[in-house]
Amino acid sequence: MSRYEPASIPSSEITPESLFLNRRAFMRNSAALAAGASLVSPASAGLQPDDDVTPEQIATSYNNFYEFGTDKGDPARYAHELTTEPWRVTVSGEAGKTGEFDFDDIIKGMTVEERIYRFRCVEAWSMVVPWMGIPLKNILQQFEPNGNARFVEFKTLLRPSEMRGQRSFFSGIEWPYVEGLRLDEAYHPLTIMVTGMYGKTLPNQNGAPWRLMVPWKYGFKSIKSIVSIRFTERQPRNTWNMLAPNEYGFYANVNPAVSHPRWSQASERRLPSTLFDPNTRPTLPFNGYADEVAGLYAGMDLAKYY
Ligand SMILES: Nc1nc2c(c(=O)[nH]1)N[C@H]1C(S)=C(S)[C@@H](COP(=O)(O)O)O[C@H]1N2
Ligand SMILES: [Mo]
Repeated sequence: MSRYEPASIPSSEITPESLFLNRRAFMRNSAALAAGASLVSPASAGLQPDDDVTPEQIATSYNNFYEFGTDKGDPARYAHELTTEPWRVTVSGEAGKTGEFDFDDIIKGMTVEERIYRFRCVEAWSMVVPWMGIPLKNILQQFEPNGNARFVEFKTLLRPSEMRGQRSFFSGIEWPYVEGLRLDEAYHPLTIMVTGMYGKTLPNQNGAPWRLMVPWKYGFKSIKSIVSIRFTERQPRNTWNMLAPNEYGFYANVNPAVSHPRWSQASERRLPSTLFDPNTRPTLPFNGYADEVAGLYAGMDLAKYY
């Protein structure tokens, strides 16, 4: 078996590590550990022969999470200042079951799956990460969205006392960070809510206790540390579009043909990438998931909807 195949991270390697998590994380990750049973089918669809899994050390220390600072090392340095328990989530808008819920109650009993996805930032770096998560559709449907719900909006926690980036004006971001998806994008089987990575509980710097993952979109769509889910009739706003409307759209589907004003999107540096070995490769339309998702955008001028 080639080391490139997803089975190169077999459940047998992932599960034992999970089993030694402390009791608290164990309770929180009960779903993930039931995953000892349910981590049966690492979904690897769309992986390319040279999609080596990125070392965990890199994926957990080279981050964008402006709530903790704008330097790539800031989230790993400061995200431990965030308390993620208890974690309350507000559900509102066009749905039958709205209100405030405990995160653990929302995911209780749900099956966590391992998904190895390419992950591509607008800044033109990319990684391959073994995420652990729950299909977003399964999470959203328990709130019984009604016929008016066409989009879903997510918000990150606003807690300047524990998120030092929110105490600084440097980023120019209007907190809290917000993102959104069309409901059919949210229901797509590739779209997951991530609760872990590399077989462990999700580290704070990667968006604990849960963050979105939409593998065919640029990284900024994958909003971290979510505390609000709102079903809407109209397209929600999203942070990067508000900050620089000419640079970031709502859809943000990975598109090598449309360049960002500062970064060509034609190629990407696969981490680890160095000056001497940039490890560059062409970027694929929809980040390589075109076969799976192109149907979502039939009839849309994709360049326009960047
Ligand atoms: N709340 C919040 N979510 C966020 C961001 C952020 O600054 N704040 N950055 C986004 C960007 S630009 C990227 S590339 C990814 C990075 O995810 P990673 O650090 O797990 O690789 O998180 C996204 N989610
Ligand atoms: Mo990004």
